[in-house]
Amino acid sequence: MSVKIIGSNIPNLPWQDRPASASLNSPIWRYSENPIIGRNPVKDVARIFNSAVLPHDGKFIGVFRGDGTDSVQRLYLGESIDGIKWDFRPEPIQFVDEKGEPFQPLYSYDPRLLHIEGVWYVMWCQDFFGASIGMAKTTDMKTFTRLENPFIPFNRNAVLFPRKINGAFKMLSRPSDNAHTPFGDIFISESKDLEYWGRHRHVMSTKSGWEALKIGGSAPPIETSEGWLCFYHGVELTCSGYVYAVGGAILDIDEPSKVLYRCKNYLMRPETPYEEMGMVPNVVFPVAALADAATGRIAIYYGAADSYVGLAFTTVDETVKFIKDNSKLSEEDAGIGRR
Ligand code: BMA
Repeated sequence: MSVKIIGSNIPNLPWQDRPASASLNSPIWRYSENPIIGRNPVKDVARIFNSAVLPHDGKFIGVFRGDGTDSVQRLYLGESIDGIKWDFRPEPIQFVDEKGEPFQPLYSYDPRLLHIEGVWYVMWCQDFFGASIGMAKTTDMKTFTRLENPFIPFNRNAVLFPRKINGAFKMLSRPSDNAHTPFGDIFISESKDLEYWGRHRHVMSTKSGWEALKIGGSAPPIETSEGWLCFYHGVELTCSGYVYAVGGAILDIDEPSKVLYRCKNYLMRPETPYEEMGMVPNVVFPVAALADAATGRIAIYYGAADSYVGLAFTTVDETVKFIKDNSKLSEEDAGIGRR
């Protein structure tokens, strides 16, 4: 089997070969030097986690969630030569509105970062009289202009697709509540101009076990010859609280509301001390998956225990095979009866 990644080459993608000790139950393995970002990485920032990165000019850039020592969540820019050691700007990103006036969100968390047709887009969770989706664009990584609110509250986990599909931007999102949402399915919406969103469709609902409570989009989908490869997160409620795992699905290239394969097993779940212990124990929360078209290698950046950033690896062949071999679609996944 040889699945093709349809995208750019990233010759300096962070990488380690799969070690002999890697789990038999997963196509993903962790970087041996995890976590790559530890506590107190910036003055007044206690923890950086759930953060988004992209290759840029032979190096890497990222938008990082930094939870301050005042407990406010803000977004910080970071740069890296190797995608592993990061230098952060000391001040949070300063957003402006479309007139260029300062327009700072009250709080910001869980950013995603995309580069589409020469423009970077950041989307994150912010306050709009309740948790909702924030969006901004930049062409120079200096001026970040906020866009209209795509949705009314409550909504989280917005993930744009990395290119327009049939002439329209597509975005996954997860309608929510204003707290630690004990429910949630993934939906998709489209827009021609990033201002007016519509044609909302259901993508996936919760299932049982590790994804029984809620699911949400995580890393931006990767275009492959088999469809859009999606790493999403699934949550189970246990006696000691929520447990966040990584799931995998493949969506139709032209109609991504259609689920082609969905893995019944999780791809990754908290197993290491830095994932099981921290501010919020038992969380792995991916927000970026960089894919090298030349080699099929994928590097996943994930938040660990709401305290650290971890790095994990897989190949497109291994993950697509694992998802297909373990796929179990319900009638709802297949879009029967409801759109
Ligand atoms: C979710 C989000 C994530 C966080 C997770 C676990 O609701 O807020 O930022 O990692 O909870 O606390």
